[in-house]
Amino acid sequence: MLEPLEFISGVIEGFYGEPWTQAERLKLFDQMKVLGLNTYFYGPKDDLKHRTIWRELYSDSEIGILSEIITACDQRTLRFIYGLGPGLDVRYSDESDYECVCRRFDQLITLGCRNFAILFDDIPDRMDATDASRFSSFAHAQCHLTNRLFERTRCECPEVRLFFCPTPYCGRMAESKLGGPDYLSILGKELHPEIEIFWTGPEIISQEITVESIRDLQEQLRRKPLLWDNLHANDYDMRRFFCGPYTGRPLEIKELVSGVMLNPNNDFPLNFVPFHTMAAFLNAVGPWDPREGYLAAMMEWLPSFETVHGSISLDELILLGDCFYLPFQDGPEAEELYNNAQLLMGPQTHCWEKAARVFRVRASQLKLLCTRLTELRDRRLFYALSGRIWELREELDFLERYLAYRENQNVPHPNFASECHHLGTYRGGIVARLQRLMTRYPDGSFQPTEPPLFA
Ligand code: GDL
Repeated sequence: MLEPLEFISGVIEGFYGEPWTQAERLKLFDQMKVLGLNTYFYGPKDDLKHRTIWRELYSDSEIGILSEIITACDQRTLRFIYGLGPGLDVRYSDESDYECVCRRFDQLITLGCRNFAILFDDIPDRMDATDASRFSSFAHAQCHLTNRLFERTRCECPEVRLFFCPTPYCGRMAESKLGGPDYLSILGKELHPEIEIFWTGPEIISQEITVESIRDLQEQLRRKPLLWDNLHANDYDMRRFFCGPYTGRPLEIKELVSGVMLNPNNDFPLNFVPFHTMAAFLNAVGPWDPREGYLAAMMEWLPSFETVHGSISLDELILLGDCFYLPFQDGPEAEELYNNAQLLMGPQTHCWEKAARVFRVRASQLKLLCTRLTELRDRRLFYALSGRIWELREELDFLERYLAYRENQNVPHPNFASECHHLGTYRGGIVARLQRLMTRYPDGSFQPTEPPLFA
């Protein structure tokens, strides 16, 4: 039995979409060192050999890339975890599939890798007929394969650590019995006690994670879970990114988990605040104020916003960040902008006029900022922002035109057309058309959109 692990803190490259570049990874490792984070987990979902063709061995050039990552982590004394996701089509009782996983692990062991993760997230929760006749449940099948792998790898290399991502990896999935009844408690009993188990909270993207929920889970798993936090992941809604603070997790949670790892925005340059605030949360001993953490991180991020005509200001950066804050929450300045814009949809009362004035000032500030950002010297940062700020500027421009129209037409719901926002080029395409079929209501429910609906 190895010594218990130190508290794990770090970053998971575990999103869907284009993996990070090697240069971005090296930058990440340097940032992690400065922030006191200790672990990097390699598991990009769309690296073909991570999931889709997991049976194939790495080519020499792929080995070269992985070896570079491992060396870079070693040089900075960062823990490197290599993740493999065979769950899409693995046959749990099949000897040749087991050998394939072993061969892949062996390739990595040769490179110096000592930490492995086996991932069973986002897979069909069914076994084929042979597996179903051999194992009494899905959880038993996964435990069998993983324990066997663990024992074998430990024999080869006694310092190896193994991490495991369950099929139900959040509260909602466990409640709906994804993976079968008692999946988590079977895991707790059957999975070797030294194997770490990932968990994302009550949801895939968890707004809050409570101490009680983790206590319950700990009992079932018979160990502390390891938090795989998707709070800042944006692979599921790429029109957005999240640069708000790490929040919604009480400080006490740190006592109840074996570590916290963030699976963040796909766009590497946009993760500055997520990394900084998570690290600040992990280092905090006294009270933790996420907004303060955010403002402090913004101040540190500001030097990256040098443009060809000087730097943008901290206030401007905060305004921008508030527009791309968190999945469940816009920042206070964006919220204020929205509230004023919403008032503009109503009748022209005294409040309307005030909202119009405030909105106009904020919108023109923000539009100007979006224009200035096109001149950022850090082009990677600009490219990461550009689609999002283009869209923001477009919507602000549209609302400004509507506002001007309303000021000239004192009717609550005028028939407005914008000469710059045409059918086809503005909010067009099949995705937008499909979206318009259903209207979302404030309670979260959907209803078919009232006709007339333009096609
Ligand atoms: C998931 C995936 C993750 C993805 C995230 C956000 C886990 C364990 N798996 O379900 O790869 O990036 O959602 O979309 O979180």
